[in-house]
Amino acid sequence: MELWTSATPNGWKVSIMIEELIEAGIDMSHVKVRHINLAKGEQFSKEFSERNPNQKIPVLVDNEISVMESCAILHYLGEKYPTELLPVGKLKWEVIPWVYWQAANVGPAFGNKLSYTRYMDAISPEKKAHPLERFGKEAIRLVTILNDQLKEQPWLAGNTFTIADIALYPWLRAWKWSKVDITPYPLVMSWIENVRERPGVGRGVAYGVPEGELDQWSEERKAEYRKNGSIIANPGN
Ligand SMILES: N[C@@H](CCC(=O)N[C@@H](CS)C(=O)NCC(=O)O)C(=O)O
Repeated sequence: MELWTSATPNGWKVSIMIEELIEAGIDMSHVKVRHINLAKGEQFSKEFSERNPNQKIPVLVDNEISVMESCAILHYLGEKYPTELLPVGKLKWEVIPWVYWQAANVGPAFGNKLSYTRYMDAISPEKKAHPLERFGKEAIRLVTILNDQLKEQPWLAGNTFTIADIALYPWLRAWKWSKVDITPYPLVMSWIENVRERPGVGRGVAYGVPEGELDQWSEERKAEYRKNGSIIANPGN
């Protein structure tokens, strides 16, 4: 099995999943990680596009099966290797809708907010004002939904840590980088801390990141992310 990925939020969802499966006692030593250089446009190569016509990481290649979309990969791995990360029966349907919620709402809102905040350097501040307001407001609305959800239970989809939490974490942990102020939401802040403390999560977000820079990137790394993000956000420039 191969994971084609990069050190980005959507990539980390899957590397966290692999490490959480290892924590759950599953042997994942057959998984090979292949780093895709997005700034160099490797996602547009013929080989990559054949595996993922949408030309974005991550992709999971499991012999003749290729799975695109990070949340579909979480679902695939959750079914292939049954653990509490994806419960079965009725409980599964408390988890799956939140995974879709992340994919359809949180990823796009936080991703766009991040992009206009950090990367869209070819766009004037006047033109950026509207998308920044729109995606910033939507990101906060989603944070309030999460905060309400956490009033009743410790994890996004119930009393157990699941693929719904895995899908959400890489975007939420980057709130400072996206400039989405979550500090008025203490339940969200403590959820981030609780997820962060999990050993599998710690190893998962380390894919493609030097040791010691997991939560506090060096200025060099921030500059590299800004540069790479801008190349991806401004193709052709
Ligand atoms: N909905 C997709 C989004 C994937 C995505 O946007 N991947 C980004 C990195 S986080 C990417 O490959 N960007 C390269 C590009 O846009 O050219 C998923 O969840 O897998």
